Amino acid sequence: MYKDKTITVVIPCLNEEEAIGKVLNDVPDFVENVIVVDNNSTDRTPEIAREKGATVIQETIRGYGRAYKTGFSKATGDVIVTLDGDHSYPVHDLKRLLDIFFQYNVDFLSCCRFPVMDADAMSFKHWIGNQVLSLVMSVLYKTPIEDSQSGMWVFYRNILGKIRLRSDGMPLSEEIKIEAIRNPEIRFKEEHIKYSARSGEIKLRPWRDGMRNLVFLFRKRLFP
Ligand SMILES: Nc1nc2c(ncn2[C@@H]2O[C@H](COP(=O)(O)OP(=O)(O)O)[C@@H](O)[C@H]2O)c(=O)[nH]1
Ligand SMILES: [Mg+2]
Repeated sequence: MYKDKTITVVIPCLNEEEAIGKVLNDVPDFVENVIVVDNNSTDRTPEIAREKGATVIQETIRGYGRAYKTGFSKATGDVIVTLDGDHSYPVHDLKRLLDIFFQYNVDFLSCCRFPVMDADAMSFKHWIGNQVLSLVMSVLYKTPIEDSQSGMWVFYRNILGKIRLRSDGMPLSEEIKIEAIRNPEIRFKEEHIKYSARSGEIKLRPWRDGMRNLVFLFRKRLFP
């Protein structure tokens, strides 16, 4: 419980045995429950997550977006916090982020990874891809957004009843922000965080996922 609100952390994980333990160690004590959504990892991700006290859900259909939608359906907290299982997002900084979330009285806080302080956290190629996607999203949806691809969000669970999430894949990270930005009932804000180098192997395939995310932005704009 934090400021009278219960908090659920949801983490999609695919073969993150190197990092998931570190992530779960950093989750502050005021968080009620942590849901790890696994997609049949072939390593020890689910065992480690369980040992560290997380609730592990097995989703049989692959995909980042699908994992999140399943995790959200099991979340019970007033506030949901998301992040990767690769120890790149600062879950230890959650108290500050929640303070900003409550202070600004927003419904959706998206954590912006830019400017990237740690030179190892993001390759130049990834940086360019992120900048292009954020610029395209800003223009298409007429709202300045610095980090359209960030995977760390803080939001009231009740907004899930006001938005529609269709993507089962990586585009979910931009889709949830678009849905929040476009909904007049949802107050949206971005806040800077410190992003770090991930542990373990990256699951994102830069060219394929970058192109898919770009096409998704246009498709959702044309056929909302
Ligand atoms: N359950 C599940 N998790 C996934 C899948 N693909 C990626 N993830 C997780 O989603 C998070 C983001 O993936 P990551 O490789 O870090 O991509 P990036 O942060 O966008 O570079 C990580 O915690 C991954 O383990 C998937 O198909 N299923
Ligand atoms: Mg990551």
